[in-house]
Amino acid sequence: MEKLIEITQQFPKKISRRTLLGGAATAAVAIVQSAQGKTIQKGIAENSIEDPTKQIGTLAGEIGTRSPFVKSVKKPSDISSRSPLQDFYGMITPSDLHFERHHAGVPAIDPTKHELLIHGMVDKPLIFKLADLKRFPSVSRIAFLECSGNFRTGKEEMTPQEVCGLTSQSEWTGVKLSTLFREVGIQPKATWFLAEGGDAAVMTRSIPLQKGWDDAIIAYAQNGEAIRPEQGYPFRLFLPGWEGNTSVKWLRRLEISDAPFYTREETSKYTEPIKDGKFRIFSFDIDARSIITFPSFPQQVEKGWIEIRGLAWSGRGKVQKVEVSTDAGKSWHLAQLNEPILDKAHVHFRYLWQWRGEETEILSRVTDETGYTQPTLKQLFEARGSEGGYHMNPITAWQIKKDGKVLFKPESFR
Ligand SMILES: Nc1nc2c(c(=O)[nH]1)N[C@H]1C(S)=C(S)[C@@H](COP(=O)(O)O)O[C@H]1N2
Ligand SMILES: [Mo]
Repeated sequence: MEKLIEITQQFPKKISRRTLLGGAATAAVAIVQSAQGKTIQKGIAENSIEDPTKQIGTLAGEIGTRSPFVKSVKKPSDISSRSPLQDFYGMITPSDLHFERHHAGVPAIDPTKHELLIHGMVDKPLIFKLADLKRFPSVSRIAFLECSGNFRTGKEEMTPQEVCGLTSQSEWTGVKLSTLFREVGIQPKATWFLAEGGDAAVMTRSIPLQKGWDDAIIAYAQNGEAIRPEQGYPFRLFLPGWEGNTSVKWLRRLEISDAPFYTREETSKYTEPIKDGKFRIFSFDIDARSIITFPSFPQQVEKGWIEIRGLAWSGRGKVQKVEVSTDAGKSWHLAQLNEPILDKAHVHFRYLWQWRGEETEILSRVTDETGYTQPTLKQLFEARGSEGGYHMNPITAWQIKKDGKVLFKPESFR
């Protein structure tokens, strides 16, 4: 009650005593409710129809909540849940909307018990706990993480989240793997390492040693807070620009070696068909990709000026340019890129377009700093000799119908 009086005293003098009492009563209800997150949200929604200047709002709480008017959620299936790309502003994915992909669920790990062992071709095998990792110099980096199986098609009623919601972007904080490599002393003949997770899948991947020296991070934080259980608490391997599967979560072991291990994840899975019945293995880089997130299904547009918006990224470096077509791929125009344009990071692009009510298709294509341009689905099928598979990054089209309805174009062959 003490806090409440403090706040009511800040009201302008002209408010009558009666209004003050009414306000105090409503706020008091809010305090009682504040113990349960959901009730409090309902309270805010109800209060908002009244004049918010005439009653005290909900008091400060322990943890922030999203506005009850915002309905942004992940789209879960049994094995993954997808980020709502169409809802994103700026470049960071809120941690609770980061996509999830786990092969055997999210383990409940006590950080005081969890250990990371680094052994194999090293001078001094060592075990690190979370507290040990935090004693080393820390680094932070904003970069995307994308699952190489991030492609869905098949019907017109699909949102960006459904088409390619297995990509998200965070600021990752942790210790450089190269720092730990120096600590254990990598032997000169070593060329690969195995990364193993401490989940029920005990997921393992072989990684070329060079990536460990280049830019690999053992990440224990995400967007300024401890990494979430879904993302690998207490820490994960994070390999910028590489297929999500290699960023092993709940990391518990790194074995340094002079050859790859050919684990299940790199033989029976995570390989793609190329022509003549051959498959490519160890396809680590995420190829450049873009997608228009506005307008997209299930939105409806009106005639006039529309700012087309979307996301573009490349696992090989910076986005160099994004082009947008509003006439089904006949002509292309440069889109604006929103700063900052970071290495191996999602970039927001936008393009102002005047829609006059004609039926058309809108598309985007990205070129990265290596000169690589996002291919069409047809080009991908020609190169791979088969439909689907991993590392599908085709140009994506949205159909604009005469009435302004926006639909996904499943066969964006252009
Ligand atoms: N230990 C472990 N690490 C894992 C996985 C897993 O199932 N177990 N899934 C991988 C896959 S396939 C992807 S795409 C990314 C997903 O990371 P996220 O759930 O943080 O988005 O984690 C990878 N690391
Ligand atoms: Mo994945």
